[in-house]
Amino acid sequence: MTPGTHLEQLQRHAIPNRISIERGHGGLDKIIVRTDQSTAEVYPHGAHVTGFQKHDEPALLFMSRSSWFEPGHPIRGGVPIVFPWFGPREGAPAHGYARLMRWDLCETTATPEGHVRLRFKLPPSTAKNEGPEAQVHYEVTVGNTLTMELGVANTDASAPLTFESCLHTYFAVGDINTVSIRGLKGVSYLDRLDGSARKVEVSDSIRFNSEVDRTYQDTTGPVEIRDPSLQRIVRVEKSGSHSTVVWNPWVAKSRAMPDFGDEEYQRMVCVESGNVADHHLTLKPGQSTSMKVVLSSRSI
Ligand code: TA6
Repeated sequence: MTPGTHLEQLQRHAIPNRISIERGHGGLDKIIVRTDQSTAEVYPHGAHVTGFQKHDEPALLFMSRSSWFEPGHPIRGGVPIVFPWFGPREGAPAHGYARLMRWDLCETTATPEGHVRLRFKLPPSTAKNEGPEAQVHYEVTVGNTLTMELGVANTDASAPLTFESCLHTYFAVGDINTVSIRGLKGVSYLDRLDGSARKVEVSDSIRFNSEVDRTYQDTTGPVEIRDPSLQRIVRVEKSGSHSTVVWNPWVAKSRAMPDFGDEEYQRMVCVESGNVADHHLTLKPGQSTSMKVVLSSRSI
């Protein structure tokens, strides 16, 4: 199907003064959302939220200036959807295939409260070896906050569906050296930089002076990113998620990523909500589950 017809299909979902469709980076289709309090951008490529900004604040999400915007590559920044596995996998794309596929935009709604809601559906997996049939929906609601909800249903007649999922959110910060993260004290985590050794978070507020790559487990509470440089606190609330991943690539890994600027680690931190590792999920035929993340911010 030629991209033009994709664009024409998307245009059907435009809403005057709320939703417009245009060609984005790399010629990929881009959905632009405007509300009275904020703006947002979503690419059907990966159903990838690449931007969210309240009118009176700096952008909430980080986007790499070196990101690829092309089929077969994930967008670097914003909110990559990790499904159906987290992390590397031999002979398969890291973090699963969902962020590499073009999702179908099923519905757009301008709510009476002034919010805008987009609903996407992951097309059935093209590769036969992707395992049991699943239906995956993703709903993005834009207003004074950004809400994202990932729903997974096992539509296979007989096989169980086992998967990991994560909203791999990149937050924009003014200066990583002054940022701190609160809400994880006492939570056990897998330290990916130490052979996934199990450790316990001892500090009230996590600071950054080198690469950090931790998968916190058994944690369902809110996490806050305190950013004195941008004079704001970003709050990550979630439901249906038992894992929180905290990541900053720091210098060496930044230089090793071709789609990430060498110095960009200073302006971002990932706080990712999902169900990974011990918290992978298994759905029986007919069962479904959903995970919701609400991002908000306040001045300090
Ligand atoms: O969520 C942290 C992490 O798993 C890191 O280990 C790093 O690999 C990051 O994700 C980025 O992964 P990506 O496949 O998007 O380059």
